[in-house]
Amino acid sequence: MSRVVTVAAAQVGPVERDTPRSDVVGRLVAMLAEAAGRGADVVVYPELALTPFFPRWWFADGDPELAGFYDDEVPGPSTKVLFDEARRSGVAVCLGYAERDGPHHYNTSVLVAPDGEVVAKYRKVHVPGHEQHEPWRPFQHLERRYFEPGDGFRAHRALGGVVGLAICNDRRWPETYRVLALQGAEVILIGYNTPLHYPPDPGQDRLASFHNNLVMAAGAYQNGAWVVGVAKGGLEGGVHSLAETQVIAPSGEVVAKAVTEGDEVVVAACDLDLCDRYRRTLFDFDRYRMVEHYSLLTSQRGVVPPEPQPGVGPTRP
Ligand code: ING
Repeated sequence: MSRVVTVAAAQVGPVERDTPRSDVVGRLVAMLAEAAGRGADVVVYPELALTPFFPRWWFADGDPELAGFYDDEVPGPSTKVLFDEARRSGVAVCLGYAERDGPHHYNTSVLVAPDGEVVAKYRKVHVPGHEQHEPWRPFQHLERRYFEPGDGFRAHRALGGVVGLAICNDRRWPETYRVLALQGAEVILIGYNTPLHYPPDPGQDRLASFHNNLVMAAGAYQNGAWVVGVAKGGLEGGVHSLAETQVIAPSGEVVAKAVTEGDEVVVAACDLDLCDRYRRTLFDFDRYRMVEHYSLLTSQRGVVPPEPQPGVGPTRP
């Protein structure tokens, strides 16, 4: 019997600084209702889905507006309407939000079962950007000021298979997919906020769409897993962010993709048994992954060959 999970990738359009949280949740509920109507087992929302991508702005420590972006618990008071609808519809929810845990702050994603049980909670490991205000930038990327990194990637039994969570910049690092796949993850759910302009190297701007698909398709194919990338897209807070929400099969093929930059539900039937077509052949880790023959420990940089000494010819291999 095939294990098909119907996934709804719920792309969210711009959330402005003055958008009431209740309005945002209302939009998420509407997308959940649409997804349920289209047979979804799970609805996946983007990174920081409840708020604008506030790391684009500088806030002084203790600024009440900054504090207001964080939630102490999800499911919780500000998301009750959403999880009530999820319970009514019998749909699981994957939601990205800014988490406050006492004195700590994380960029977090949770997977919540229809009955409201938190099945998985993940705190973003690869926290990009910078820690101090950098006025040269047209907009900030202060995630490293506003969030601490999480403590790793874990796969969870859920949705009739094995599920992994990751967030935005994590998708650019091959380790993300491999660490989850080594734990058996068959579907990896990733929300993102990706500005189309990258101030440290504007030459990359023209490749934003290409790089977005490249990293997720490679991660899917090289690890025999489904990858679901869900955007907060469009012109938000004056910054144009990539949309292009997409569902990618273990083959690396895009099976469903958003065609707008706004709120849009993209649905795909993900047959988890397709993972074995790759995990039991090309990417049979136990048989073909030659860890004992890799000269470097996976967690360390390699020893860079010494600079050639002047006057000393290249050593013959
Ligand atoms: N955003 C971006 C991402 O990794 C970024 C950071 C932007 C990287 C543009 C490269 C280019 O998609 C988050 N939130 O990680």
